[in-house]
Amino acid sequence: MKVILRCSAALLICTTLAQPSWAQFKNDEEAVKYRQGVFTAMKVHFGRIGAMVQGKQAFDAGLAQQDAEVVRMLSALPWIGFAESTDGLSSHAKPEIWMEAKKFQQHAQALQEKAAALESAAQSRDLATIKAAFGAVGKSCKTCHDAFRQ
Ligand code: ASC
Repeated sequence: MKVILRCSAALLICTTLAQPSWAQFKNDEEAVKYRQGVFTAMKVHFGRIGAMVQGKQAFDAGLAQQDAEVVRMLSALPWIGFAESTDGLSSHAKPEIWMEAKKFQQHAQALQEKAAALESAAQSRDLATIKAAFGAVGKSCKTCHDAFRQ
């Protein structure tokens, strides 16, 4: 019985994950809104760390940790919004996202790794360490934007 339950649970998870990503949204416009909303929130929290490492805001290690945690969590999210069916809708997304999907996925992966490293850096509570990790995330944003954002 236990085995059957486990198998059905596994099957349910597999079929859910196997849905095309657009199936998670009401329509393509919602997918675009979702990914843009995530990036907007990411920008706010990343920007707050930026203000601290650039000396525009007093360094608060606790806030930096909170913001870095949020950035790390958000970094996993936008990608399901990049359904190919959204190509052509008004947004900053270049068609290369789908023409060079593998490269785009590598950038997505890189951002998540750098964001996780920023979160670890924030836990050190050392501003110079955070600054270096912040720079690495920013570079990750920029290289992806240069290739895939218009
Ligand atoms: C930000 C932001 C970006 C990135 C990028 C880094 O704060 O909004 O898009 O950093 O400018 O180069």
